[in-house]
Amino acid sequence: MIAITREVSPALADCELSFIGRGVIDVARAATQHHAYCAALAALGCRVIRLDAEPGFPDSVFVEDVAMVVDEVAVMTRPGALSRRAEGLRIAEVLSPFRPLLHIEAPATLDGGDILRIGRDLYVGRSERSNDAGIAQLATLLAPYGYTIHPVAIRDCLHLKSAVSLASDGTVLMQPAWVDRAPFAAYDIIEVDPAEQHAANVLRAGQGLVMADCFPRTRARLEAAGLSVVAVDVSELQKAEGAVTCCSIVFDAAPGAVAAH
Ligand code: CIR
Repeated sequence: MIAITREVSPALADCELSFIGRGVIDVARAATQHHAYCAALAALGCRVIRLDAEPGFPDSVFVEDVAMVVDEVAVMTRPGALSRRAEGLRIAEVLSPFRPLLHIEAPATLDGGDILRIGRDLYVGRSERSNDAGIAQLATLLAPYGYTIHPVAIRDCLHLKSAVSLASDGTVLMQPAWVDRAPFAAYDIIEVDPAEQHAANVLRAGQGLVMADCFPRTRARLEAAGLSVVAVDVSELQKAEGAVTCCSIVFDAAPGAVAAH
């Protein structure tokens, strides 16, 4: 597995915020937390590619939003936030040796955080960042490879994967306040603990599941289901409305293998 990451921008405090208020972000601490996150991915067997920080792009640590990788190709998205539009240029350079690149074009917008891949099914959140044209373009680009796109309504959160993410083959972790269960009826659903409303974002990497360490009750639910969880402190990144999936693009270096996150 490859994990593309990028160091925390020194401008992180100027990040976009949509559903949470602006607090004081300790950028040095965010960088330290990000290093530990990268170490966790490496310990789970990923080859971690660490790109230099981008001072001009406050949110550029959240690499997930600018590209999504399937077995056959990578799709460069067109992020919904204007300040994030050019973040993908460097990521495209890094991805190009691994996959042919396809591109979402204006007026479409699409954030990778809105795309939940489960095998050949791609669930895509209709959010403030991802519009119907973006979802339609993704469907057109990936249909030749046998992927089916399922648009999903979300509410009160930034991205689809704020509300639901893949916990294991056949099981999703969900915040039911932010997304309906119906589109995920084919899967087992573990709900976040009601006291941990932001806990639904977990990252599959290797044999493990990475999650933020501030959600012990939801972690207990995952472990009770037999899942192995690695908890990391990402408190400063959470103040930038980030979570664990958004800080990496994880994919199989060998096309044809089944990968999902
Ligand atoms: C933004 O609003 O774009 C960033 N501050 C946070 C992006 C988080 N991305 C993600 O969860 N996929």
